[in-house]
Amino acid sequence: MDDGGGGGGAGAGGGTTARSRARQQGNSGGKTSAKLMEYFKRKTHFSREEIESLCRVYRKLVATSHAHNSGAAVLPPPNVAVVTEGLDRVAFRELLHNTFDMVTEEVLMDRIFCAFDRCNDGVIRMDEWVCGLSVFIKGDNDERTAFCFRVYDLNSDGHISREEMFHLLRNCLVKQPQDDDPDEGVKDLVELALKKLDYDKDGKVSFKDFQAAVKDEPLLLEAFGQCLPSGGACQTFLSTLRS
Ligand SMILES: [Ca+2]
Ligand SMILES: [Ca+2]
Repeated sequence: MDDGGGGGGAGAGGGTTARSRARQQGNSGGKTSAKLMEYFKRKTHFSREEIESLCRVYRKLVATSHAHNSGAAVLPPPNVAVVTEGLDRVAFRELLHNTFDMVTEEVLMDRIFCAFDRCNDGVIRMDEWVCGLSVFIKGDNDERTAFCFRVYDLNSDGHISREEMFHLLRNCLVKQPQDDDPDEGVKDLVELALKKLDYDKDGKVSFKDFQAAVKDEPLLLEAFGQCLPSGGACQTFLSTLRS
């Protein structure tokens, strides 16, 4: 596991100018500028070569998804700014499926997308792409914990509530037709999860609770469903970047 100090990752704010530069760069499609490279080197765990390669992959993915979409009949209402650049949900979901071999259910897919889409405008920009992937495939323990928490906190209010756990766990379980009340089993699981995760016993899981619990039992990191790719999928992806 890579637990090199790095810090930052997708979590840190700041660097607004570099951020907007990253955005413009994403639009221009040119080679990654020195300033942008510096920004990504500082913010992520990637090497120079990996960053170059990730930016190329990004441009290709965006171009492909736009080629797909341009013929589509779905036009945004006239008062909504047309987003011309970025990776949309559909393209991102395909990537999770095909490249990272993740067969996660819809709710989690969507939340993973949101965890990448930091500025919450419905597309993943180049800076969100590179910083997001840094956590996703090379994140240290703190970054991964923060990422999974963000995914599980469905309404982003800073707590994983009973209702959110219920929703997440119900989607994980395969329903047996002979079950009288399948929700009963899920409720039991929620209580069990709370017992493990709710350190301060206030009936919900704060980030502090989650952090402490994962530190004691690393398996709890993905207690409510897979949000991170397997080590093997990460290695495969990284090796395609180098080729
Ligand atoms: Ca919540
Ligand atoms: Ca708590």
